[in-house]
Amino acid sequence: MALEHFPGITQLQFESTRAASRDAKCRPTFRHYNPSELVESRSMRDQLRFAACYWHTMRNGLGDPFGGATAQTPWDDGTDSIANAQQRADAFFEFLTKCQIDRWCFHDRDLAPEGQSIAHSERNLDTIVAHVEQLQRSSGRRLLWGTANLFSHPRYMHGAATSPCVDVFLHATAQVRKALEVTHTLGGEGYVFWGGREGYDTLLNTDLARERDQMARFLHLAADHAQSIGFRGVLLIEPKPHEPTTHQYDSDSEATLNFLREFGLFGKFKLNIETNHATLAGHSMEHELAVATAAGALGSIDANMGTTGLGWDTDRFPTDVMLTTQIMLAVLNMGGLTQGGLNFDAKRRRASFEPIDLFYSHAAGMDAFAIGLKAAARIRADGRLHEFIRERYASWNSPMGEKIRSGQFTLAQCAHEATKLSTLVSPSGRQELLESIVNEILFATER
Ligand code: XLS
Ligand code: NI
Ligand code: NI
Repeated sequence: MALEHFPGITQLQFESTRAASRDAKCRPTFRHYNPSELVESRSMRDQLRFAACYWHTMRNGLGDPFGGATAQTPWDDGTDSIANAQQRADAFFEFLTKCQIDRWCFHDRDLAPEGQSIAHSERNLDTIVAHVEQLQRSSGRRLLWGTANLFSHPRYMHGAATSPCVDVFLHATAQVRKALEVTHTLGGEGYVFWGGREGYDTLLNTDLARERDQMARFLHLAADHAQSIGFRGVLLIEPKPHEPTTHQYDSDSEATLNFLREFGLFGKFKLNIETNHATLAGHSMEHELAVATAAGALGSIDANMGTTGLGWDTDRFPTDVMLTTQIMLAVLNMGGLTQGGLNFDAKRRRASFEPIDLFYSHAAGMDAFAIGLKAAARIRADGRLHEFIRERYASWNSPMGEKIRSGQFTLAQCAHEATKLSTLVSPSGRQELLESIVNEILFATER
């Protein structure tokens, strides 16, 4: 029997609150997430496709700009040795299994230490990937997506693909080539590009047009390579407006879709939308999801949330049930997640430093999404919101509306039609009614 890294914690199960004893109420368990329960004819497990991320779960000591690490990690000796990296992976897969999380995500440098040369780094990664392949097999866990860390090493201080130094661009291609290949080896369902430093700190030293061209070239090269190695997973771009940059080129869904279209990349990439990035951009998550789904480009979700009033990517666990309801409504309305998933790109607060807090925090997020999924399904079954939107645009289905939509009228013809109108019908938007319907459904007392 392999060493247990989370002794005393047994696999989390769904237990309803009513049945639970007082003791059981303090154990990490699921109160709402019931993996096998069907919602809209699919199990919650299939609808939610949860993933945990390696970086926050295993590599984040919970330090902040004002103080160091607090997280207790008894499985980690703090060294950059291969043996330590393997043991960390063991602990992670034990965590995934005990927390009933089926999928995971990683950056190349989370898994294995950077070496003295590209070849050395690649050897390190290969060693850990071979180990992780076995862990995946024995635990039945799957890789949601992989990525390359192109932002931590000092060489990337000016960006990676958008660096003013061509050598840095080359280095980044080597890292992405390898990260794509190991993602493929591990059966990854996707591969993410988050351009951490692909933006500028100041325009005083920046040729913005050139940098955007470089980024597009880089993405074309990566997409071509993915295809050449037979990688069938989805390629994803994760928008974020800033932090660490002053401005990041793929700042939000609209900007990213525009970028993809401008450079002939649309259709090759989808979007990985993160809540805290949406709010940093001054949008709601709902907005970002609506924009992505309208373009048929929602690929996956980084599930977290920010802290109201704090202008950082605080990556809190998503426990706000109104947020999870809005997310799941967007997801169900687009036909559900078939690829992609809900990746907890989230970290515990610095004071939640015990290993058991990893379970409490993920379970809190999973339960919030279970509540959101069920509420979204009720909103859809209720039908009032859907019906209201349908009605609101009904005039466009009239013969006149059809003619305009299909381009049969010129502007002058439209203007002429306007002169014939006697009354103009424009009904109320009823926003407050609709908001109260959502509350009514969300917080309905049990019937
Ligand atoms: C950082 C990003 C990052 C990506 C993966 O803000 O969210 O964690 O998800 O590189
Ligand atoms: Ni993210
Ligand atoms: Ni983020």
